[in-house]
Amino acid sequence: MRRWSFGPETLSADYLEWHESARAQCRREIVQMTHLADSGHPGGSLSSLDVYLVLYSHANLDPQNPWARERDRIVVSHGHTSPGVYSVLARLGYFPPEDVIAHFRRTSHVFEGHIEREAPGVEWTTGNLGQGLSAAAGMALGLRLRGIAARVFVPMGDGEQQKGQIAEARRFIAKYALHNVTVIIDRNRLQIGGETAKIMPQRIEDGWRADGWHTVEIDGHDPVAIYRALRSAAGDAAQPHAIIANSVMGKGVSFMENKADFHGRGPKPDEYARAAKESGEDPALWNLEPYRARAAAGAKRPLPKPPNEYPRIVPGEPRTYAGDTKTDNRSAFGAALADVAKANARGTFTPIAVFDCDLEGSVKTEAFHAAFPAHFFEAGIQEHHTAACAGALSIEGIASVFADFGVFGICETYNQHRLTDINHGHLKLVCTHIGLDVGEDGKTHQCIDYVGVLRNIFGMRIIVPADPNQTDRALRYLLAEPGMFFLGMGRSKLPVITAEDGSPYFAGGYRFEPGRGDWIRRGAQGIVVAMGTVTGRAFQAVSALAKEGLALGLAHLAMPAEPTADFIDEIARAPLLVTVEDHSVRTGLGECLAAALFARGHALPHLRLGVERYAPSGGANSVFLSQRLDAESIQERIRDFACARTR
Ligand SMILES: Cc1ncc(C[n+]2csc(CCOP(=O)(O)OP(=O)(O)O)c2C)c(N)n1
Repeated sequence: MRRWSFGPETLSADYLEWHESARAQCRREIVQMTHLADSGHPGGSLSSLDVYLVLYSHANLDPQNPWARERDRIVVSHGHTSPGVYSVLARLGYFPPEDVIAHFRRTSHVFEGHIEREAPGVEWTTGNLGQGLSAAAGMALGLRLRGIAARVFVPMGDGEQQKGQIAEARRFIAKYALHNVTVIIDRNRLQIGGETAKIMPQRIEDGWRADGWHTVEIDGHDPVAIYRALRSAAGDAAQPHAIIANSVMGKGVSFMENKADFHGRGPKPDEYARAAKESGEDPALWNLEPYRARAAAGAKRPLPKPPNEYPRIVPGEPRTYAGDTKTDNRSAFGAALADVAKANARGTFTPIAVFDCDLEGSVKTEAFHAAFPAHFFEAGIQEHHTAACAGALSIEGIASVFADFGVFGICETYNQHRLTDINHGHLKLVCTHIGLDVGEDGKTHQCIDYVGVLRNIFGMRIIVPADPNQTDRALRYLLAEPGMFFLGMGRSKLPVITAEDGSPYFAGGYRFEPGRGDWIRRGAQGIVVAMGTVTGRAFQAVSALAKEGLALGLAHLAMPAEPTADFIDEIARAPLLVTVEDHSVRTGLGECLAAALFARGHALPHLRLGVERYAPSGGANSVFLSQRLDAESIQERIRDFACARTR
């Protein structure tokens, strides 16, 4: 195993000797793995190879301890160059090269088509281009908050530069003076469809400079030039550096050089034979039989798993909002957030960070900001970057909260959250202005699909509290728990939900328990289940129907996607079910409960009340009325449904 550092002024002779031989081996392995897989990306792997060799061998990394706290982080943003990354990591001793070659792009091992965090040495799973720099920014914030002096390097593609999120990330990095971040762009001038200049003309260097970065252009195949540029970036505390490394796609394999065709395909058998021949190496080195046999036998060396770090957070003492209080859930969230941050603080440090996209006053994160200014990040109207950055910070031992409006923090950024989940992140996504309850902003701002969208993310746990008391307790719960969580709230002031005796329902002995249905009222003639903002209106409807002689139970389900089996079985014993939500009726609470009932073998008449079309602008009450989700309409619709069933 060989390791060097950025200490000396230039590369040592012994390194240069190693580089030459490692380059030949890695090149061979890139060709071998993409040939055996009959797919993959040899072109960019070969153009990036010299950068990968210099970078991985000189950064502060230890293959024996791949997740050491003080290590430098390398986030390869053009994750399709996985053959290049894996071959270099294998050369440095992270895993056996024969395992990569045999199992590349097969379900039998972690060496996926795009670099995968399960492979030691890979910091962040990438492949959705344009997200790596944001992830690096999140890691750099984690290093800063935890007082770790390490660097973050981000190799990227040149076609990838077309992605707007990169500009968001570089402005953020410049604003927060994350000068330990260094970018290296593989300037091979080709992408899938041909020349980058034709596909989308772009002045790459100017863009970085305009956003406050130092840029330098080098020969991306000269190890000394690569080393010097990286070393100079590492020594500059005043500016982040973007190194533009001019390179040749397919470098070192004659028929692949400067061919966009080899961006994304492996060599065919005749091409493989040609590459072997022109390498001038011992033909035995190019014999693939041992790798085929290894793959067929499923033979592989076990690998350590990446850590799954999450800070220990105590929830603190919940606040209680009395029955006559009128406040909004978002204010309760903001107050609880500041409380928990203070309860876990040591001096100016708290294990929580908050991200904002120019909506601080609306999403109520001001109290946290005032108490912990160094833990609050104002990212501007740059939601894609913010989602990815906050996601990556969440694996650095900090509870990372991204607070935004629903349409921007969820609908706009779905893919970023999905990638955080793939990376086993612990993001806490908090959105206000969900459902119809967005004030007068109208349909562009009504996030009526948050359950439907977020349910697709396997690790995401969705919480939609009923009132300020439940919001307070839910927030404390999700901050103390590892994993991905969503907390969703509307904008309006809401009535505090009370028990029969008039006391606040979600206070006193109440504890937030995932998936539990909370029985606000009992009744034998049917069950109404509500979610979030609309619960107060459902409560009024159920109370009015009780006076008419129709005794319905009312439950609130804060976690629509994971109701407990007990709750589902209890619903099934009722003669009828009504679900009420200010969410698209197609994919929200009603849909979740129908699926859960069916899965447990139950069937009962079910009326789904929810949003059936884009709603107009207006005050909350008139918008709910327009969708027939005001208390009176709910009452009427339930009465009609129940009468039709009992006639
Ligand atoms: C967001 C996103 N859009 C599209 C793709 C599909 N894609 C994969 S690689 C690629 C071209 C990348 O070009 P470049 O960064 O120059 O890499 P190189 O061709 O040099 O390997 C595209 C469009 C993707 N992976 N991510």
